[in-house]
Amino acid sequence: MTDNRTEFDAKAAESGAGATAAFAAKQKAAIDVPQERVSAIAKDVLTGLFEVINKHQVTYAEYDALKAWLIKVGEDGEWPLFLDVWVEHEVEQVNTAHRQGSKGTIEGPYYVPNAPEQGANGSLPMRDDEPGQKMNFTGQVTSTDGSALGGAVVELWQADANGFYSQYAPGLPEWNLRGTFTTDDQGRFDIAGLQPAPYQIPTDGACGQLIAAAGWHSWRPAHLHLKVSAPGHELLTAQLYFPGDPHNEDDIASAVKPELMLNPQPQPDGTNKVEYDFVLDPAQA
Ligand code: MBD
Ligand code: FE
Repeated sequence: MTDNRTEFDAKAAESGAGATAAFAAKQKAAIDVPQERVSAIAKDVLTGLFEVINKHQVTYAEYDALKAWLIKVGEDGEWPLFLDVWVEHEVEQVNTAHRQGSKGTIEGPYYVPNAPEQGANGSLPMRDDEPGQKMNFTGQVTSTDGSALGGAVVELWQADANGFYSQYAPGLPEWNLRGTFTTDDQGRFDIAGLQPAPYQIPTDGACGQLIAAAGWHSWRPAHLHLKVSAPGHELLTAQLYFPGDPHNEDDIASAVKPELMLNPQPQPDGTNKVEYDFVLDPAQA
């Protein structure tokens, strides 16, 4: 079958199905949570729900609307999107509170491992006519003791100017705007990339239905996604943002932190330059 569709033909249920399949593949090995912990957490989740039902005197019609919506979340494959937009930020906070090094934030639903390696001074894979502002991104990866981490791996992924992630919308090259960079012996990297645009989560699926029904908005500020890793150190999952973005203050995914701001400097050649250093925590014993 030939597929002449473009990214503008993207459907929430198609990107949802892709994100669900990618998560299922990653999660193949069952995780064994101790019975007492399953019981304690499940009981507290239900107790929280009962409080909400009582507080708001939830009707049967509302209960049935919820039931229909939850079924649709599954049908649209939007559990990864729903959980990462509205829940992951709290899990991220709990699990990184001990860190001394760089702040991180949520991963979101569209990471793909093993993007093509570009070296320490490389280009983010993109189309010849990729729309958007060219941006050079340099920085250094160190450990919390200040030592440079040569051979650290910086994985970068982002949506294109139209708000689509490769592998989750039709018509895009497989690794478009996804790259892996490995730092030089000073821990440095220098990436010829692209400045991202504000991003709207898919609106034509179950998550969009919730947003419309509640009168919320569906925007995230422009962001780069990153994973930074080095042997003997904790994996840093982060996003970087841009000052002045209208959605820095009301990100639908609650994932903006003041420590994660870039500061683009226009260059004579028309590119913008940004610098950002990453400090990794040594792995806990
Ligand atoms: C995204 O691009 C994203 O970064 C998050 C957190 C949720 C949905 C889409
Ligand atoms: Fe994103």
